[in-house]
Amino acid sequence: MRSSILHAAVMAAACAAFIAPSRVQAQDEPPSPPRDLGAPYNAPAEVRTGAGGVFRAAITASDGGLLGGGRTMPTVVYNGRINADVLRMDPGDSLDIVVRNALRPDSANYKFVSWTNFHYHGFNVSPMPPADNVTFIRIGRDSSFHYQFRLPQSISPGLYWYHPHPHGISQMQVQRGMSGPISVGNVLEKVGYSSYIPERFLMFRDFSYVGTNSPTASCWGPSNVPYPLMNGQPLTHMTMEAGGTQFWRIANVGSDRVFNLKVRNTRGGRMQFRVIARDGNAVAEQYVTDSIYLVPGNRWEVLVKGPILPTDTLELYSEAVRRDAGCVMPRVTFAWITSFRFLRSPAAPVALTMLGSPEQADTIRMLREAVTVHRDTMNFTQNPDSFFINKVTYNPNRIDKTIAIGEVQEWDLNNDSNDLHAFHIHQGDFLVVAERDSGSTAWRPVTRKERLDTVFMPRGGGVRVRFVYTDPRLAGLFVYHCHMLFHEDRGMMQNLCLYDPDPNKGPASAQCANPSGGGHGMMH
Ligand SMILES: [Cu+2]
Repeated sequence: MRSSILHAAVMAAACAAFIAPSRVQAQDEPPSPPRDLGAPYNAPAEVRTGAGGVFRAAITASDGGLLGGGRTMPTVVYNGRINADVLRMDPGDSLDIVVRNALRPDSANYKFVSWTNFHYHGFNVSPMPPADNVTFIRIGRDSSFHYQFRLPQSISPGLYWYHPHPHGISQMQVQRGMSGPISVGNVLEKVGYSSYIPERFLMFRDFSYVGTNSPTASCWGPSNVPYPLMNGQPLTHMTMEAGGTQFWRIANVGSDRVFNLKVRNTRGGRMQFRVIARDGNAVAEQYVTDSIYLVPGNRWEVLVKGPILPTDTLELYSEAVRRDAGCVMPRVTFAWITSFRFLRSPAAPVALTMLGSPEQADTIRMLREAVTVHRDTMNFTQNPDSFFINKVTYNPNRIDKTIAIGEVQEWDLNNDSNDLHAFHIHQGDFLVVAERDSGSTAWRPVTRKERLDTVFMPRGGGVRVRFVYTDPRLAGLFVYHCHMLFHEDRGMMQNLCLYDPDPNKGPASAQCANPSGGGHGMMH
């Protein structure tokens, strides 16, 4: 009932607010506020943990209707909404989630809906069915899969997200709407805030009028107008209490596009973001930035302070991001923010601390100080049709890398191409310990205050990461890949076998085999 009304309202708002010439600008010139500041902030609906710590959800993937001002494109969505539900759960919960594939092929959505599956991006849980598996589980049309697993008590509170991961067709499913946020526990409490702070989910996605099934190939050309959305809307009018604080939970839940988010006051000056968590990891120590760089998959959780003057207007926008020599993802305005003042006495100011998560600080210190590290190099390259890691495209039947629980890994991730890439690894997080600038051969050590699960790889440069899997329950087969899904679908992914060295657990090959007994991609 509520879903269809909400959905209709979202679509109507999306169409009404789309003003192409003023939203997407060729140059980086700041626009002045338009008369119509956009549709009201669109809070996602929520599914919450039930009695006894059991989180139950029924999630159906289906057609979501048409979206877009003037020109329209079909969407595919979860539970009827392109502004997908927040799954709000707690560490230690038992998850009981039924995902159903009710997608329908038609001439407009090509051939990308024949099967699907469901990935819990960022979760440190088992990669084997019936948990967070994307290689053995295929949910065919009119079928469903019952995911059952427990969130570890030790999982970091923070923002995660869900999306399908069907190799070869994942880009189109995600870009057309199938993705949404997962909130675990209370990350503000983890870094020292005890009072309530108003929360906003800001879910960014790319969405384009695609004639070719290839948004990146035509580089946002005339046949392929980009239509980026925040919470399913092209333009949003947000409000903040003058001098008040909000907790923004930001994610790039799209398929291919990079955003560089900033907030400016139209009177002058930039908003500072106080960083609480990234990629579902509380920071070891809070810090401040004025720029939020989001590759597909990244999450940032930040505290923002509203303008002091009730007359101020702020603009939330993404700067233009250069993709390669001939291609720029243009500047885009996502929201206008105006402030209000309560008639009653203003809310008690939030005491901003500089605390962080002691557990994350310990993990980061352990990774930095590790003496025995297992090194490897992953080279990301491409040609117009295929995308490679170490010169090969993805083969579901080949295990590319085998590592043991407890081994500290150090991987050099080299972007030997003239395009952007975004490294993502499943079931865990890594620490960036060094970077290599575009065109340079020298690694520059860096000190980071957080771990990530997805990282931007600069053109012609590289990123050196360290990570360790310590929980034997994570053993099994999973993947690492480029999270620009056009690249992943065309080969930029590999299989990783993580095995438990305990001799009672059997050989690695057995620990990473398909539990249904079939080959890869056989479980329905
Ligand atoms: Cu890539």
